[in-house]
Order: sequence, then structure tokens, then C-alpha cells
Amino acid sequence: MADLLRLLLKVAEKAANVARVCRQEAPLFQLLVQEKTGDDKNKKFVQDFKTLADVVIQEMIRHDVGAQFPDMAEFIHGEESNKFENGLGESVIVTVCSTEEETAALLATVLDGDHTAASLLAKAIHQDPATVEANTDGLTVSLSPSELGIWIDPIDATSQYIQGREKELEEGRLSPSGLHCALVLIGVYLRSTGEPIMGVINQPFHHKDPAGGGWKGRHFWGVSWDGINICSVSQPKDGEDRGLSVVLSSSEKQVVKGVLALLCSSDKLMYASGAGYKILCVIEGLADVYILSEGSTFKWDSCAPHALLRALGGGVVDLTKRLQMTSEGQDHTAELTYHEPDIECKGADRWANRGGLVAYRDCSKLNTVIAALKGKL
Ligand code: 2IP
Ligand code: CA
Ligand code: CA
Repeated sequence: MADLLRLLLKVAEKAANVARVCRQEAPLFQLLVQEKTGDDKNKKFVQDFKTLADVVIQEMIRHDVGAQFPDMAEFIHGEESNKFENGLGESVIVTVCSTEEETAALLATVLDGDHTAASLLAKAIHQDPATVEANTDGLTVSLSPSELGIWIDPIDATSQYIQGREKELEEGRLSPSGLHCALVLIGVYLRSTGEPIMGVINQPFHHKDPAGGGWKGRHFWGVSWDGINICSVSQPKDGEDRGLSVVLSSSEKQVVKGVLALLCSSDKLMYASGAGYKILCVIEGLADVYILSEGSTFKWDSCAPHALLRALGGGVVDLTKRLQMTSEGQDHTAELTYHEPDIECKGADRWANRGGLVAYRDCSKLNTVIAALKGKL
């Protein structure tokens, strides 16, 4: 397990490098932010490039993890499909090839023959990142790769990534939007039960290097299985209870906003972009709970941060299921699982967290919001 964790930290850092390169290298950046003007072909091409950054990152992670853990290869899922239609209507399967040159040639076919952009992207994909430090002492989990599956969101909060607003972050405060909301999420679950057991979160754009070296990121990880609970984020110290704090999507239903406005003081009812970023805010203690009443997140959004919350003694529950339950306390039956599709749905919706969710660190905070929302939705 320590091997798998180290590999996931490394591929997440590589993914973060690709995300940064797409914004830092002019030929790629041009493609990313190009105005949506011109003919339909041009519009489609720009749209394609945005998806391509996601697809390339996901395939790179799938390639690297599959190479080291072949037993997992069939169980590495992600948000994106690697089948890609380029601006000319041709279907291209995006994969990571064995050499940088081959990958560049393949990417050029997706990028309408733009060899400069294709080479830059291929270089980032094939470059080994600096080793990512992680103290994995005590991580002796006896699970074999053939028991595990993976969910990847190559870039969560894509809209923030594309808009690229740069924010100075204030230590200990949630910042609602900007590049820092974009995250690479890699979650590991148990195939038999669907429990999330390991998660890696990489935040590629955390701060600007004061020496002018561009963006620097941060990473977080956690493991929770069979009595072992280790997280790179430390448990918050027991301090005075300063009242409930909640983070929501700005598109949350009015009724939910209304109920919470009665529970929290106005500065403790916060809004932020990115499903992953909102759960990270709960992990870091910047908010007590993240509530989402709609089925607008997917398994790849929640799997990684869910594992970290479990390692901290919290979790992520299905809101609809939890509202229907009568008992309070830490009952795991409403926790989200990651192994079974919803067969009533089609396409990506089969993997939606359809009942909405609540992410929490402290069960008593979960109970408070559930009690307040009962009968209101
Ligand atoms: C999105 C992204 C959005 C979020 C949505 C996710 O993922 O995290 O920001 O909406 O739920 O599915 P909101 O910001 O309103 O919470 P992606 O960017 O990967 O499509
Ligand atoms: Ca997402
Ligand atoms: Ca995404």
C-alpha cells in the first residue's frame, strides 16, 4: 500500500505539472484561453483542447498506475473517455505511448497538426516529477492491488482552471473562486464493498514562487482501512466551538440556503467553486460541512477527498439516504460507496452521487445539519 501511495503522489504531481504547463507555455495557453469566436470548426477545436488537457492527464495516470500495478489496470476509471473526436471529425484514441516522440505524434493528430503544442504536452507527460515526500511509516495495510479500484478526476473545477483568476490565499481562510480551486483527485476504493480507502489530492496552483519560478502546488493524502487511519492533514485541536460553518455551491437550492442561514452566522455560511475544493475545505477545517442537495457530483469528485475525511474520523454521506434514516450517530450505511453504478441511469449519470451529499469531519456537525434539513427537501 505504501508503494501505491507513493506512486499516486508521484502521478498526481506529474498531472499537476501538465496542468501548469498548459497555462505556462504560450502555445498551449493560447489554445486554452482562445476566445470562442470564428467558425464552428474553430469553436469545436477550442472546446476539444480544454477536454484534451483533462483526457491526457487521466490517460497518463492510467498508464503509469497500470504499468506498475497490472492487476489494477481494468479498474482505473475516470471522468473522461479517451476516445476523442478532433476538429476534422476523426476519431482518435488518446493514449500515452512508450516514447515522448510517439506521444507527440499522436497528440498532433488531435491538435490539428499543431506540433509545437503537441511536443510541449508530450514532454510534460513523459517527464518524471521531483520525488514527492510522504512519511508512510506505519502504513502496513495487507490489501492486494487486485482488490482495489481507482477513480480519477484529472482536473476538478475546470471552469476555474480555464478562467485562471489568480488569488493571494490567506492562511486559514476559504477563498471562493480562482485557480486554487482546481485540483487533481485520485481515490482508491475496495472493489468488494466500495469503501474509499486511500486518497491523493494535488492542488497545482497554491502560490506563486516568490523567486519568479511560476506556480507551486501542495498535496494531501490519507489512508483509512482496518483500524489504520493516517492523514497528511493533522486533526484540528479541540478548541472552543465557534459555531457551525458551512460551505455550499453558489447554485445550491434556495431552501437549503435559507435553512442554513438560520443555523450559521452570516460569515460562517460560505460559497466556493469546485466539489473537490469544497471537500478539501472540510478536510482542512475551513468549514465544518459541505452540503449539496443535487446529484451534480460524481464518484471521481468525491472518492479521493472522502478517503481523507475517513482517515480524520469523518466521512461523506448520501444526503437523501441520511435524511431518511431515523438513528443518529456514526452509522456507515449512508456513506457513499464507489463500486456500483446506478443501473437506472445512463452514461456518466450511472456514477453520479445522485442523492446529494454531506461531507463532514465531526459527526455531531453532520447530525445538526441533518436535523435542520429534515422535512425541508
Ligand atoms: C465539477 C466542478 C464544479 C462543481 C461540480 C463538479 O467538476 O467541481 O465546480 O460544481 O459539481 O462536477 P460547483 O462548483 O457548483 O460545486 P468538473 O470541473 O470536473 O466538471
Ligand atoms: Ca469534477
Ligand atoms: Ca474534471
